[in-house]
Amino acid sequence: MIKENYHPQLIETECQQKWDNDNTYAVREDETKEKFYCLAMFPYPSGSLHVGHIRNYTIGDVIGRYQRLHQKNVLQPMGWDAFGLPAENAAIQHGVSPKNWTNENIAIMREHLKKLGFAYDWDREINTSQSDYYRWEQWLFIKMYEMGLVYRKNAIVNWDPADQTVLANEQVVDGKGWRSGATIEQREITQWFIKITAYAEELITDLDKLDWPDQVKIMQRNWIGRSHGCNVIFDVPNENTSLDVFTTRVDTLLGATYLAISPNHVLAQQAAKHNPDIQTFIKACQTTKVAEADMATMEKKGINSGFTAVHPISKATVPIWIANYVLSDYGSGAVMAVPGHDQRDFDFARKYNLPIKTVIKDKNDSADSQKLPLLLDGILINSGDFDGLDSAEARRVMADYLVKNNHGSPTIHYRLHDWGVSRQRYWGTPIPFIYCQQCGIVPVPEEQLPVVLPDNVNVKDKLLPLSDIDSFYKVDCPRCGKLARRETDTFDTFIESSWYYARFASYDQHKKILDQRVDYWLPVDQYIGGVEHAVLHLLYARFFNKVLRDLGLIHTDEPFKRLLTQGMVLKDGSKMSKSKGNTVSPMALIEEYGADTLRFFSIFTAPPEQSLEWSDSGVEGAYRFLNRVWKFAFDHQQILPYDHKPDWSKTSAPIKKSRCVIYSLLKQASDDLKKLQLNTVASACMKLLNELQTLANGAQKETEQLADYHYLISDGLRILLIILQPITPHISDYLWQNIGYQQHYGNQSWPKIDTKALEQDNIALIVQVNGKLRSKITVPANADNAIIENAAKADEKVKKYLQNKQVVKIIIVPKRLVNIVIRD
Ligand code: ANZ
Ligand code: ZN
Repeated sequence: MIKENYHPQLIETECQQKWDNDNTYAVREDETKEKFYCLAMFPYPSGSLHVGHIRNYTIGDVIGRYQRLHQKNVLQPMGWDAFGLPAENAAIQHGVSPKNWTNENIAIMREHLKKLGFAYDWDREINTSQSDYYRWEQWLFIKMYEMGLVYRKNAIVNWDPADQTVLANEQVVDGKGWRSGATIEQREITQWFIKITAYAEELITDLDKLDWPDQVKIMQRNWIGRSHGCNVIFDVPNENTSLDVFTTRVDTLLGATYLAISPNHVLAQQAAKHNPDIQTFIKACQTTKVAEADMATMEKKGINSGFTAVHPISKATVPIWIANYVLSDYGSGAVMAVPGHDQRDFDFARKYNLPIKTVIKDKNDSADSQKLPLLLDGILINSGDFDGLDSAEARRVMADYLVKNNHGSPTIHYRLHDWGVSRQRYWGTPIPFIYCQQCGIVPVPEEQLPVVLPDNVNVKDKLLPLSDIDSFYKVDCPRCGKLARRETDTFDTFIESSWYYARFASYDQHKKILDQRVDYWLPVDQYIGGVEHAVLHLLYARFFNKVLRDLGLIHTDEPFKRLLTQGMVLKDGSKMSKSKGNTVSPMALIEEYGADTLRFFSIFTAPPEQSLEWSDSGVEGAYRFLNRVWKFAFDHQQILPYDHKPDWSKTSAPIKKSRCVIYSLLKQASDDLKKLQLNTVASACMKLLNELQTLANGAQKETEQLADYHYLISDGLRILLIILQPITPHISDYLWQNIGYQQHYGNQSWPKIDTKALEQDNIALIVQVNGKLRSKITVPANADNAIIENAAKADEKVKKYLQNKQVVKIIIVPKRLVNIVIRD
């Protein structure tokens, strides 16, 4: 028996306690059951859940619970991406240790998540800042070192002056730090790199295997940036050397009138030695970090290096310029400049009065009328023996020619760079290496792992890189035993999130990083997260998955089979943020309305991929709806569940119609769930309740078929509670149990669609005459075309239009319309 009033706080606490006590959502591998691994991107423990989290995790929970209703063995784990700068900054501000700060936040957020009733297997909770997690990351990094995938390099890096650390290219957005927003400077620092470029090709081709939003795949493809082209070698005889350039347009080779090298190129450095003007120029270039996108439009600047090269085909002498528009870290940091056919080279040649030579002719234009530069493919001119070839063919022929003459070869270049992972910060995973004067770079032996991050730090007034803690960095060399120095940089925190999805399957394995359970659970069947991770996290995780596979630890090529990128939560049209002061407190809303209301609101209000506009009235609407569900169950609990099964062939038309509506809504919700159109599942629930109300009203008026009414009310409410269950599990489970449908929580099945119920006796068809709507007719659902045609022609309104006219043909669109085509 249930009470008259809906008290979400009471029933939600009761449900959650029961789930906790019964460990309802803990799962084990079960070969007899089909698995479903549903994962929403784990949060950074900032201290409070915001509505974006709630939306993200509710979407995940709906999908997971829906699969559970289909008897899948569903894994939904949760954990904490616990390393990172905010902990350190907060620690500096509030004088607490980053560890305590983080762990306190985790405790709060765990409680919050529990209040939302997500079906997580809490046994598997991961905290990435604990050594039982990051020790395996250190282990894996050493394995990658042994595989040749890890190296140290002196490199010009992105330096974030605000956060006092190096950032990866992916973490620089429009020349600014992705977190701090500070303008990024360039610095030369020795740091650790992971060779993600070794997997560039596979990272591109395997995108085809993924059921991901196209937009995300395109972003990854562009980021990896595969270019098919040719390496061309220009001899530099006076310096007794040669210069490699990468070009995608070797067909324009005879139009190369100068070469351009980046200010960081070795030849540029060499030229600078005896030339102060060049030194000044190079310095000026190095202080301004230019985003690649701005390269095309920025002002081109350069200086003649004084060196010259020999053209590999014409043997002409071409000058070598140092230019600010040549990237040091793409291709070979040098280009053959073809001002006639490249915009950047054209602008540059104009500015410095360098020759412009046309070597490609537009197929349709004559060469002298064409506008310069001509960027498109065409027919070769002014190119000696190659004249007359079209561009595509010329690229093949000329590449062959260069190969034969040892002056080049076809190559593929990727825009993707190796991933710099050293961070000069405290709150991260220590990089497990030791520097010994005698032995060089020595990996920490496996039995000495983990390298534990020291706790006893004082963060009151300054950032605390580990290089200040001598008890940490002074160690004995594992090889020779002499005093050596431990690496004091920590990992980029994106490493922790690159493999956590796999660890969830082996969460309690303390002897290995992963065990055979990953073969049961991986890959993740459904991953849910923000589109802001399209290149960063999602690329890194795909890469790690491939490395783990090549180590024989997992046997899938990709980590995340299907991806849903949920939209943002907006308020008054703009993103919710503390700085704008337009945030809402989810916990206060739960206090007031309960978690189910919040869950229903965040599913109902917008399709998952689209942005959701926050509205207080929307929240209230969700609350009212759940109250109505409760009230309906309360009003009818005497008749629930109702077991007498009607003879549907004898029941009345209104009951039949209601039954059809109920099962149509069930079908719609089932189809929509498969497509992850969750908002329309929620609206189907609202329509279903309305139909139940209609039935209840009918039952009050008609007493004759009361048993049929009661049966259908009972059946419809059963269906409603199950469809609602993934969205609002508390009210659904509570009512389900307390009005006696079934004893246990959580073992319902998704309702079967009774196809008989969908068959209507009669259906309505629109009748058109020459495409214009003229009438509506009702025919038996199983009527054949002849019956439909006759009924349409016999309709009184239609008859008028057919008088004295010849019917040319009749078109029937099943279940929708009849169009009678007449000749006047
Ligand atoms: C000659 C040429 C002629 C080029 C022409 C283009 C058009 P994508 O497609 O993005 O890979 N390039 C090569 N290395 C560069 C560097 N380090 N910095 C700036 N630009 C560089 O671009 C390849 C093209 O970008 C190459 O082909 C080269 O210019 C330029 F009508 O070579 B091209
Ligand atoms: Zn040593």
